[in-house]
Amino acid sequence: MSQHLLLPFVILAISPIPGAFQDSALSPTQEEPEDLDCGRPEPYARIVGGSDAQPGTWPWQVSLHQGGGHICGGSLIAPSWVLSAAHCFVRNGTLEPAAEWSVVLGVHSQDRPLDGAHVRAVAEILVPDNYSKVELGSDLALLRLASPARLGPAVRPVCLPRASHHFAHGTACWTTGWGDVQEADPLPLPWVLQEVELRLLGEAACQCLYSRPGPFNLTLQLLPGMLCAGYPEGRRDTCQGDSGGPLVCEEGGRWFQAGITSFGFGCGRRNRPGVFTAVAPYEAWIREQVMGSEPGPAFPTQAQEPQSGPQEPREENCTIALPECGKAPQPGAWPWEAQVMVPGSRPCHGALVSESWVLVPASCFLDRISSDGQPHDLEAWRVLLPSRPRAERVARLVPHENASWDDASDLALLQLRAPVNLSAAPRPVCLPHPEHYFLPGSRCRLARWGRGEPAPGPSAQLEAELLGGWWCHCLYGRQGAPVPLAGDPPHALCPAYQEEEEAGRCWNDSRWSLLCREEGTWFLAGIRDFSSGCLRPRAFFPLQTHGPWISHVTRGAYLEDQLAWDWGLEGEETEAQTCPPHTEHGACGLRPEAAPVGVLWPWLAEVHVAGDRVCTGILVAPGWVLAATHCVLRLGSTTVPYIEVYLGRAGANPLPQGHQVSRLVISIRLPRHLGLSAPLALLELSSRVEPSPSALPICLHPGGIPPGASCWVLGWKDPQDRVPVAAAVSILTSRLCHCLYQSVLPPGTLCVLYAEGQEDRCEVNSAPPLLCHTEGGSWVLMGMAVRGSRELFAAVGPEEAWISQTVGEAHFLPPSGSPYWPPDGSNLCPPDLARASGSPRAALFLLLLTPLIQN
Ligand code: 4AZ
Repeated sequence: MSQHLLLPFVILAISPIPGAFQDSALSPTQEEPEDLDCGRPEPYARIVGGSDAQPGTWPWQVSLHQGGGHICGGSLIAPSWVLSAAHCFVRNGTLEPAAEWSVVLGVHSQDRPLDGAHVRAVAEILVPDNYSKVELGSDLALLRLASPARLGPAVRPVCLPRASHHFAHGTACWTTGWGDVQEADPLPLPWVLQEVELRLLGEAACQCLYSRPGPFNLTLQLLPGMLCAGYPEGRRDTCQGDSGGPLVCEEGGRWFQAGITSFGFGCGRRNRPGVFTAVAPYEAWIREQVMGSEPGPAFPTQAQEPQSGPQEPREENCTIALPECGKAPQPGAWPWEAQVMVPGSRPCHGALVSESWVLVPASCFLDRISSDGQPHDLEAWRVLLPSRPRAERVARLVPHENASWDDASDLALLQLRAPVNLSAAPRPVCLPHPEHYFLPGSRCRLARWGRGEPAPGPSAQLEAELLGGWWCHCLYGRQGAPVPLAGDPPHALCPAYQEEEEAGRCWNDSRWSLLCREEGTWFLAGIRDFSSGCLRPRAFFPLQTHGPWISHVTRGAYLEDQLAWDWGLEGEETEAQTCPPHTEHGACGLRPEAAPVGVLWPWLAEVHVAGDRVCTGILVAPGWVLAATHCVLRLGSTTVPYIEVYLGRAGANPLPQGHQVSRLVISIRLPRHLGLSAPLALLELSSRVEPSPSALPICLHPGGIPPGASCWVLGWKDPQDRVPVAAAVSILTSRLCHCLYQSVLPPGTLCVLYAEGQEDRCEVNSAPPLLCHTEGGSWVLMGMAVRGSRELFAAVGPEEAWISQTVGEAHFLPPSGSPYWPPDGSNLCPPDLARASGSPRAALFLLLLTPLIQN
């Protein structure tokens, strides 16, 4: 087994060695050198970022098999001894039986073994007593072979360093193995041994890198006996399946094993070099284990005296590598913007993801691919990149296998004939790992994608803020759909604009990709806006699920770790949530308990009328606010006042400016009410207010009392500071309401009873709304306060036809609960109740005593 920290990789299992090869284990002709020569390959003569080794270059490299497949690497240190990593053999604290393991020696390609390759059974596995898990060190093991290896050109032992041996940091050493070539990307056939040059990193330099939060916000404490090798910028490294293999450094014509591949955080990641078990400190332990075995391992003395000081370069200071991708001189000037020019069609926009690869929507080209999988005219294709004097030629097109039927996989990779030099421009965009979690509130922008319009809409220049997973998922998700938890792959990414981009215009949306910024670095977060028509906010397919495919094809795209980790409140959300209902126009009435950005009541509007009073308004659709007529239009006045509407406010006091939006009211619409003044007014705003965490429409209730809902009057304590307050109420049954207020009750009025002590929470002149939080999870508007009353509300239900006709995007929920309005002429009111109308509480008491009047 090979192990790593916290990244869920699968074990690389390579199928059994062909039969002829197995047989060679049965011919133990053995060369017994008098004096064990070590660390000298025959003169004839991956790992991440490595390349195929030449046969015979690393004759001590062995492959450790269990269950017929390669699991770990190891090194031959004596004819009967192999050095490897303890974690390959310890599972759940128990050492696995030696009989399950075999050692394959002299192998180069595991698919096509050469002469000299042979297999040995393992007689014994020895692990230091204090080994428990890789992060705690002592990750080494000795394997005693059942019979000695047959030494020859392809099979030779490596030299071991003495305890006093000093490997200077900065030394270029090599490591080898058949492990994954990238995270979760196994070495392809024919499984040729990979080699890569790694530099030894000083302890302080390595600790410095690992002390900075990296993937999963993790840090690591290095311990004595550990050694790091690699590069701050990553890209060359060991990976799963390399564990147990050697890190060797040449000194005086001999190769010494400085380290044993142990673990790391991921593979090839920036600032996360590989961690090895240092071999020198274990000289005594190794000698003790192999005692009496002849010939034993060789520990040649170091040619030069251990250096400390003058000749060794001073310990490097803390050199952190910065991302090499995703830097833009200014938003909109994207150095990765690539235009693919294909004869006979409009340019297709994509993004440069590495020196040699451009990511594009496959839909640009699917019609041009012929039966051999390649376009017939690829010769004539060109790619334009920023700051490149000439167009690049194209070598290959690799469409995603699901591209033709799955919009979320509408991707293809285009390989350039020659890699481009990366500089300020062109420069690749960063790609997210599958586990990347773009924080709600992240700043995002759009970039052209596919066959973009010649002139992109203004939204391409505007900054949007990413909505939280719950909001975005539920805006588009089915009712009751489970919401992915923070850290799970999202189904959609939604950027919300604080200001809308184009008043009333909806454009074809698949022409944009979504870029999101973390710590000044841009990631390609999403592709193809999939929201249809005018549904806002837009939603993009997350790109992160495609990271493994992109790195598999490109071998070197810039997958970058998450850079911002301030999860805020949403990250603490651990309970699975489900989505409330929504309509064809998107969700309404969403109000997450923990709003990391934005305001608590995203549909609450301040309606400033003619500069002299403020009424409460409720956003019912992106361009429409509902208010009480009596508050916005004063009796007797014939002129339409000048009205301004503010959204995204949470009181007049300190406000996050970016969340506030204001609009003029350009018309006031009233229903035609025969002979009666209409209680509700719809205010048409000068332009849409696109949904965002601080301005989302509420749902409207069609009638009846939503069963199981909790209801509130939402207003301001004080019309001056306008800090929202909610007073808990119960909506009285229609009969009780009717009986209580029959003399004054216009048709379609709701009555409420305040919870103990809540009556005075909101002032009433601003005409506060009555809202309920339904069992389904959405917030619905029931009505707006009737003039001068705390308890009576003009219901929206009876106005459904008018509201829906006037505001196409208004969200009425399906009817639920019992119908509210009783047939006219109900005279089931007990006389006492009518008398109690001045005191709803007394009335309720009566109601409880009089089952007759219950609905
Ligand atoms: C592993 O899983 C493993 N990049 C080995 C080495 C490294 C990571 C994982 C270091 O065996």
